[in-house]
Amino acid sequence: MSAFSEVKKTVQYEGTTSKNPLAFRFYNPDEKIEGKPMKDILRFAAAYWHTMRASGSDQFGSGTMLRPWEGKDNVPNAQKRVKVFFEFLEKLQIPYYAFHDRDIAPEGDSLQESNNNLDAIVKTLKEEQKRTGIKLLWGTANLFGHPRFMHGAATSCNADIFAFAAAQTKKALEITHELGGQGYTFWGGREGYQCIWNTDMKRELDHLAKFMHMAVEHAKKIGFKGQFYFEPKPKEPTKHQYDFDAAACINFIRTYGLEKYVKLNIETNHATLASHSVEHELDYAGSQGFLGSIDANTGDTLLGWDTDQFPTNVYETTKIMLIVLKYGGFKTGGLNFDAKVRRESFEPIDLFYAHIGGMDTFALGLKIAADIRKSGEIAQLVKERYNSWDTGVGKEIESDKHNFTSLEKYILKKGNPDPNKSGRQELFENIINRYTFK
Ligand code: XUL
Ligand code: CO
Repeated sequence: MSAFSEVKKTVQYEGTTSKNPLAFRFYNPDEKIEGKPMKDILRFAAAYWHTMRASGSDQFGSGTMLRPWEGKDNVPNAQKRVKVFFEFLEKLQIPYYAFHDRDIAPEGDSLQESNNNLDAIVKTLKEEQKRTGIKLLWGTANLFGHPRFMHGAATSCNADIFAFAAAQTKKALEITHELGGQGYTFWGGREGYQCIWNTDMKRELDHLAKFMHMAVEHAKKIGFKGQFYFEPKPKEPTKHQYDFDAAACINFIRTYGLEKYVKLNIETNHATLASHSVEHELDYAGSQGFLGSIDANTGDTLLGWDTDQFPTNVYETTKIMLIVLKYGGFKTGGLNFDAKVRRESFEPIDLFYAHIGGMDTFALGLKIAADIRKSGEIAQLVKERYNSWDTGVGKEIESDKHNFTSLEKYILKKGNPDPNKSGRQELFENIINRYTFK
């Protein structure tokens, strides 16, 4: 019997008048936006760890989820679970997925046993990918869950743990390659610290860089051409995560000569934990040439931790899609729903409502963003705001025709500058509302 028998057929686009909770109102996969089918711009992915494995447990209580595909933590059941996942992806028309090694296959008593388990599951994943045409957006290794990683993985004080993490990543990279993965993500899990007294930060950062260069070298060796990503997060599980935000990651990447190989996977809830917004993180990464992929979710403004909720805020998705389009769209990346249903939403059908909501919120954000870009109204106002740089001294500075001395001469002659132009923030906000609420 199907795990989702309530969902009789593939979820379809029914348009804005539809009241069917199992239909899309905005996500119309083949509809062209800026000349490209929506599905190829948005590149939705589902996260194996949340969708299939999240149990609903928290610090105060055990799991709540009804998940007919759980049960025994063994290879045959893990293979069955893969089939359930692909039924889910197919019914939602989700073209990509992402996984950690330990979500898809049970960890064995030894690394060898874990690797053998992975091989068995990869076989099933490969068959399902072939049957459905669904692809792997990225793979990753879980280097944070097991007690051995209590001090970190690549930044552990224990060299044997570094070695274990290297071997585990080697395998995760190989299976990602075997599955045709378009990318490979490094989220720094426990790469950070709790206490400066017991920590040699410089040594830990050097080790992390060594680890990354080994990953790059191994990718070359096996012919993996997918994109590497760093996923910034400021805190959780450690107090100070080394990959705090986009700026900290880019600094690390450049300092250690990794800029040719690593881009960023920006997660909305991680951005807000860093006291930024996702649009700030995306624009910063994009402006520096590091925008790779997005973990699409959202946090709760009243809670200070990573709640990993599904996106429902159209303003936010509009801003995200404006920035993605501004930097030319995704190449290898996509919108991966690194999001989980609430503990109280314990039935399998809730996974459908959650993903449908997230997909529609992004599809609507994309449509609004494309409208805003098409009229050029906002772009024109921004251009006007900076027009002192298009002629005269501004143009001369931009073309390297000045220094401090020549500018001193210029401004002494000119006298006190006037404030030039109002920022017109409120007008900008009203215009955005005009495009959002029609
Ligand atoms: C953790 C997180 C991870 C990464 C992959 O907060 O976002 O699931 O996306 O390891
Ligand atoms: Co994530």
